[in-house]
Amino acid sequence: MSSPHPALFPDLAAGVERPALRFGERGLTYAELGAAAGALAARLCRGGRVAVWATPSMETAVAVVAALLAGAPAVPLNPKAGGRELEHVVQDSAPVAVLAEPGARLPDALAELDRIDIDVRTNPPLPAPPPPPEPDPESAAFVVYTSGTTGPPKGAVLPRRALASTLDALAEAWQWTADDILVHGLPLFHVHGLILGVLGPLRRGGEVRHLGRFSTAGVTRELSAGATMLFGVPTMYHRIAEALPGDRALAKALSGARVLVSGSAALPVHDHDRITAATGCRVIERYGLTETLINTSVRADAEPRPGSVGVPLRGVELRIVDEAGGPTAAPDEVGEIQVRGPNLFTGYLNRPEATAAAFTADGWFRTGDMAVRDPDGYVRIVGRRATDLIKSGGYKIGAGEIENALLDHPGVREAAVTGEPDPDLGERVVAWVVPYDPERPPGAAELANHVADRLAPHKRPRAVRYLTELPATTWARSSSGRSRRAAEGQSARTPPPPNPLPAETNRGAGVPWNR
Ligand code: MCA
Ligand code: AMP
Repeated sequence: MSSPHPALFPDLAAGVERPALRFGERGLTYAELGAAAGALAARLCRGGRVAVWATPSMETAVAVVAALLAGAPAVPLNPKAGGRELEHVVQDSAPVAVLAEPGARLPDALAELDRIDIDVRTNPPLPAPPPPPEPDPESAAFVVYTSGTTGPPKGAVLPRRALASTLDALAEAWQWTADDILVHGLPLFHVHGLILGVLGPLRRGGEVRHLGRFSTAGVTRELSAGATMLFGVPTMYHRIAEALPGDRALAKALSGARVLVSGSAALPVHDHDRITAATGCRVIERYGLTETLINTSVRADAEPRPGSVGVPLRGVELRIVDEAGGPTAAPDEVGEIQVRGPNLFTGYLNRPEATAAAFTADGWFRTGDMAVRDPDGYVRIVGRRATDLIKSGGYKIGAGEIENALLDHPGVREAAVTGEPDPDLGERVVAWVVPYDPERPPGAAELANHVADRLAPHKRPRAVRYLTELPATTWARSSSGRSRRAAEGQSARTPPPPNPLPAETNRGAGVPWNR
């Protein structure tokens, strides 16, 4: 059927016989992907949201492409998410079904949903049904849940045109073509790994090889076997920088790459420098948010600029404003980044007030990121306005969410959560806890598991510090009588003044800590 809108994935529509996806031993060409995703798309309804059990697998990539073909907005679910978080996402997004790998055990929170197994068989090949007409570019492609300063995560509704514009602008900035082979080991339930890391190569007609799980050995293997690009969060590049002195194969593999890209958090200049010294290659940083996709990048053909996230991408308007909302006067004056452009989301699902608050009256999105601009226009991020947000391993985590989960523990009288610098994760989650019984406080491992089971493992506290009370100057009591963060805008990085009981980190408390 002909469509008035251009295809999001032209090579898929054309049934091209080139490699598209590789997960370990399993690979699909564009023709095979078109057939598998097309067959699944035929079972989905345009406009009806579908949850995707987003394991780092071929099935997830096929399910997402199927949902996009069908025009069914996809809601990627973190397969490690805990019960409370999944219940919230399912209740809020009300999907008509969940798409999952055959045999995957789904948690109780998804029990009420219709389940559709994702069939990626290529032998015998699935018949390729005619593709449905391309959906309207303004229609929703995804609802991606992202943590905020308060309350549970909000669903950012991402339209198809935002995907197309961000991926095309990145292609222009990085000279990204169908000849590129991207390797990464990012999770597939966030913008970085899924939209940039899977849909990016598919839009170009190139290939993505997913590692299943990040490792320097996997990076070495794939870059030595023809991959040209690497995407990662700073924690991954930090681990690469740490490994390089003793790993000549890794250094050789990286030195052959065309583009190394870091994003989702700031990559320390020290790690930039170590990687460049060992490989001769520089890492390019780009800057984005779930709500805006990607706003700026250092271009692949520009001079290296460690510590900068580069210049606005094509089509993106960016300004830096002072407290009063006016433009900052001097180039080195710190202000908030605000952006406008076709890359932006359309709003938070079911949250009109939050959506309205996120934009200025004239349509600029308030990123909450504080930055300065070099005289030649390069942007340097120097911090965040809402310091109740923690970035750990590239994951955004709201301190309030964790405090609420901790307060559910019977042994916790009061709780506050902060982010502390961490050489590997960028920031680590630290819980400050006033136990009901100071003689027998709940252990750090118990509290970490308590949070991991309800929310997600990456939100668990990495250290627990015990106090006899939360300092009144920094923390306040909520109406429930248990402690809550006093007000937004307080520094989550400023630990409460000391009045501590003995501290316990989860490094020594039996919680897995693999570094
Ligand atoms: C440990 N584990 C636990 C517990 N403790 N599981 C349950 N309960 C516990 N108490 C498990 C973990 O689940 C994990 O399991 C293993 O122990 C190690 O966990 P961890 O130390 O947390 O981390 P890691 O596996 O070493 O991960 C580091 C990482 C990861 C690979 C860098 O943080 C990561 O993938 N980050 C990417 C985040 C990202 O994509 N952000 C993009 C959003 P197992 O071994 O089974 O896994 S930002 C975005 O999209 C915007 C637009 C942007 O700009 O990009
Ligand atoms: P998320 O909502 O998980 O997409 O996280 C978005 C946030 O990640 C932004 O608001 C920034 O604070 C941060 N971020 C993303 N990329 C970078 C980068 N290259 N440098 C510094 N911070 C970044």
